[in-house]
Parts: sequence; C-alpha cells; structure tokens
Amino acid sequence: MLEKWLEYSEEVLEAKKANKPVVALESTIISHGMPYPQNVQTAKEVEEIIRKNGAVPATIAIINGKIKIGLSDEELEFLAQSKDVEKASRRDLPYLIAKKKNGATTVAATMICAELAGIEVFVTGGIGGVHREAETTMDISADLQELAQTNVAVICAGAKSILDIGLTLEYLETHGVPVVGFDTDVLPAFYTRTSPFSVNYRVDNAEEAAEMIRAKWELGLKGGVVIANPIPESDALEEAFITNVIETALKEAKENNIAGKKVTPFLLGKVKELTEGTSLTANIALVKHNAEVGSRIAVSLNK
Ligand code: PSU
Ligand code: MN
Repeated sequence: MLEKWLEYSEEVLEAKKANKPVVALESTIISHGMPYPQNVQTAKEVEEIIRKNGAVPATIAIINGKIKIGLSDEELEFLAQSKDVEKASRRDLPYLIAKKKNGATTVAATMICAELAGIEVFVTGGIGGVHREAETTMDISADLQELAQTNVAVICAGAKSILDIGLTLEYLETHGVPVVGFDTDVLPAFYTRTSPFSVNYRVDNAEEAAEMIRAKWELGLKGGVVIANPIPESDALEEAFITNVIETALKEAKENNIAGKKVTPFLLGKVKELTEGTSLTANIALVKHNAEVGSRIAVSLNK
C-alpha cells in the first residue's frame, strides 16, 4: 500500500536490505535555502560526509509526484536549478503528489517521508519555529507540529534568531519535544554557538543521544527529538553583526508584506545578501558539522 508512494534510490534500498544506518536530508535547503551552485555542491558534500561516517544518505524530495528517498546527481541538480520546484511542507504534499509536481521538502515534510521510509535520523541546518510577533501573525512553522508527532530525530544547529527562540522553546515544551544540546548546555542560534537560552538536556556524545532517542520511542512517546549541535567555532559569526542583519531583514519582510511560506526563504535570502555571503559560508559549515554528528548518532542507534 504505502510502498507505491515511495521510490528509493539503489543506494538507500541496499542500505535498508543490509540493515545499515540511513540518514535523511531535506531538500528545501537546496531549492529555497541556498543559491546555486553552492546549494548542489553542499548537498553532495554533505552526502559524502555521511558515507564517510558509516551511514547512507537519503536526500528526500517530491519528483513528478513521487516521494523520492535518495536522489541521483541529476535530481539534485534539478532541485538546485529549476524554478519549477515548490517548497513542500505537510500541507503541500497531497496536492504535489496527486498533480505529479515537484516539491522540495521542508523539515516537516522530510520528517513525514523519513518516517514512512523507516528512517530515524534526519540532518539539516535549522528548523522552522515560532516567528517574532507570532502573537499577531500566527506564523508558527509546521516543523514544530511535526516534531510533536513524528518519530524522527532532527540534528540541527539550533534555531535561527529570525525566529522568537524563547517562544519556539515554549511551543516545543508544550508538545513534549526534548531539545538536547550536543556537547553544550546552551541552545545554539544557528550562526552563533550560543543564545540567551539553555537546552533542556545535554548529551556529550552520539551514544548518549542514541540512548535517549531509543528510550523515548520504546516508551511509546510519540514525536521527534531536537539535537542542537553548535556551529564550529571557526565558522561562527559575530553576534552583534548577525543580530543587526536579522533586524534589517525582518524590517524589509514587514515592509514588503511577506507572509505564509515565503517568509523564511525571504529572510534567508536577505540575510545572505546583507552579509555578502559570510552567512552562506557559515550555513554550509554548520550543515556539514551536523552531518558528521548525525551519522554518528544513526550508527549508534543502529547497533
Ligand atoms: N532554516 C534555514 N534554512 C532553511 C530552512 C530553515 O536556516 O532552508 C527551511 C527548512 O526547510 C525549514 C523551512 O523546514 O525553511 C521552514 O519554513 P517555514 O518557516 O515556512 O515553516
Ligand atoms: Mn511560516
């Protein structure tokens, strides 16, 4: 029944048969999160890092209405370049699939597809969250609701300060989603290693992370776990600088009445523009770092 909706790459299919650890990757970061050609380069390099660390990468996207679990180089290239790719979150999946369209999956949609494919670990850059002024806009990413209900562990670099990080943590707490620091007590804020917020719990290595994830699911506690892994020191941006840039980006989004699914890509694009690319370099570095940690967690969970 389910299988007819999914299409595995050869590599992922073999990994599943051989019971090897698999790590899911999202595709919105490729189509809407980074410019060409850095987006496709990064996607390929991240896959390679996962292989080097003993797991098998499964980049997920909707291509011609099929849920693809694992993409070919041509498909990655297509996602990186084509304008005919929708940003696809939970609500977009049924339409894109029924109409045989192309969709780049967000954190929420990637979690859904990963769970369908039996993949427990998912590596990305940053999750969506509660936006600033959400008390009037009601802009809360569907990623958070997905973390509340779908059993996939998400390795990220914390939450970006384009969001209201405090409210994002409150939302996750309400829905029982543990926010765990990987080798840190402080919640990282994507471009920076720290934020004014603490994580709920700290783990010091992949084994500890895996034990916690296993305990959650074996107890039948539905939903994800956020593993927050700080950006490497050498790639972190200066806090005052990035705060300033984000304030400007937020102001421009407001002036241009950006709403709905366009908000996050607009802000990401502005931040990149205003930092003349240093934010992109940081973004690439943190995703790679997450890939390393995420594969180790996947390997550990697989034991
Ligand atoms: N944050 C980033 N880069 C991204 C995204 C978030 O630093 O590419 C993407 C992810 O795919 C995430 C989505 O799931 O944006 C959230 O969008 P929204 O806020 O519209 O739910
Ligand atoms: Mn939103």
